[in-house]
Amino acid sequence: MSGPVPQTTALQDVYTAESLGEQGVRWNTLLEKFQETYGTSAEFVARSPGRVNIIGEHIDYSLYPCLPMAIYPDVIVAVSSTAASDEPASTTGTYKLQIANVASDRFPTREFDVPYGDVEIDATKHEWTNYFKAGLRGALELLRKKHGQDFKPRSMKVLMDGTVPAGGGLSSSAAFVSAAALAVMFANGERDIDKKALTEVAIVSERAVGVNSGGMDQSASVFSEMGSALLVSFSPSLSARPVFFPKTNPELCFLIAQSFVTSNKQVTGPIHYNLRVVEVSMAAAVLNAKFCPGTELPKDAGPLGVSLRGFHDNYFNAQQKDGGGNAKPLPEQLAELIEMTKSALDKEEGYTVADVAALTGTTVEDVKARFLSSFPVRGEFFKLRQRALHVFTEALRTQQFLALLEDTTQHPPAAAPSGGTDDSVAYNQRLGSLMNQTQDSCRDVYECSCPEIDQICGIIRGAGGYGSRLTGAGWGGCSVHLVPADKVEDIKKALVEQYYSKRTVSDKDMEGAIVVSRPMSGSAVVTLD
Ligand code: NG1
Ligand code: MG
Repeated sequence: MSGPVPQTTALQDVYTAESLGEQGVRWNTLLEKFQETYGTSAEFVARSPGRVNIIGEHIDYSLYPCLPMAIYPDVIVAVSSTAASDEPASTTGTYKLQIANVASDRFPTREFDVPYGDVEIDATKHEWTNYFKAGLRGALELLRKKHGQDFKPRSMKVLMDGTVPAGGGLSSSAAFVSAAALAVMFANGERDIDKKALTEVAIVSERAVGVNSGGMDQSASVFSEMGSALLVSFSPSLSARPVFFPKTNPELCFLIAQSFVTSNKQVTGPIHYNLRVVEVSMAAAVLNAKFCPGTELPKDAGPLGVSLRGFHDNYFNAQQKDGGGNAKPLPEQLAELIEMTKSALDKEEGYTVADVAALTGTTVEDVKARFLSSFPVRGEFFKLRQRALHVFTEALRTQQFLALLEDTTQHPPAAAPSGGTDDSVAYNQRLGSLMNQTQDSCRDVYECSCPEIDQICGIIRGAGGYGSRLTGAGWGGCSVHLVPADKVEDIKKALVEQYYSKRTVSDKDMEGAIVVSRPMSGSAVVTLD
């Protein structure tokens, strides 16, 4: 489903009919504020949505497919641009970036004179405009590849409005970086902006802000299409395709609930997210040394240059060459890897750097250089067994979930026009049960949940939900729930009574606490005239 990012003049191409009224007001405010702030009108708006991950958690950076969907909250960026050569600043070898946010109380207005060379980003500072600069830097790399190294970007006036809560697990960062990169490309005259190229730029750009991330969020933000979830695959290269939910009775919907426990990767990355990336990469190296002796773990698109998927393919390709015949189906391969991991990585308490060096036949210095030098990480014991087991079981659950959605022999009776049938409920429960298993694995094996999320999952299951789990990186943030549409109101009530009313949550925050979203469309440029 690659191809160019859609370009339109009509908001109805971007939002569902029932949200058009509300969005129209929001977009008008953005454009009026733009005029007020800069004394000129905006030329276009670039938009990228947040996402929720339905299943396949913490496996994107191990290069296994995951199943997110774009949601209703998004980032919109209004832009006008001028050729820097029309400005006095052009003599100084810089162009201007003026950037403001509708929420200027929290995100102060900034102005930068950016040198024509590289865009400087201080990732040690928690500064909101870094995300725009990350998108700018990525987009410029693409523009330079196309137009040559002395390409001179245009000066930009930018006003942004975001409705994806920051640090809330719905990927505000990827929405912002993708919208920024898209805005820069469009402002500089690009029209057929390839979705895959934009996604790849957004992935690499976000790493410039200091996070070792996978590529799920940016893919979901850019590629999604209204009405379908998105299967994102990373191996052998990035690709995405729509996945549809069959009609069930009761009808299914997704409820997203904020925990209001903020987990900021810039702050906790070294002991949470980045550490997990290190652990799964080390696990790949150790498993490869054990099961594919004498072979190198192949270099791939994993954040540290290797991945569990790399080991996986290395192992099964060798088996096939040795007369193993046709490739086994992916679920069978994963089941085998789970057993291999259980027997080979038996240290529950974790592995030290010295253990990893011994097991991979190298030195402590080498292990440090390979795994611990590119991003800040803190840890002494690396839980390779647990992390690899989560990844392989989660990759398997994702395949099972996909099979339930796409294998029509597993579908509930299509003709169940009214009244829930047992079959439909049982089907919905099977989907939900896989999500519940994911939550158990995230809590106990990958250790990326938190008590508040566990509590929310319990409340929603008790109020009639089918499946509940954290979504995104975890350690706080958001949770996603597969629920019958006719129970949404009861579930909301239970959440308010048993969770939100027991915490101090501002009225403003409460507005975004619970989102019921259908799968929404991905990035787009809306031109104005
Ligand atoms: P969040 O923290 O929700 O944006 C992160 C990663 C994803 C993926 C999930 C876990 C970034 C930008 N995103 O999501 O790539 O690894 O955690 O599945 O780091
Ligand atoms: Mg993020």
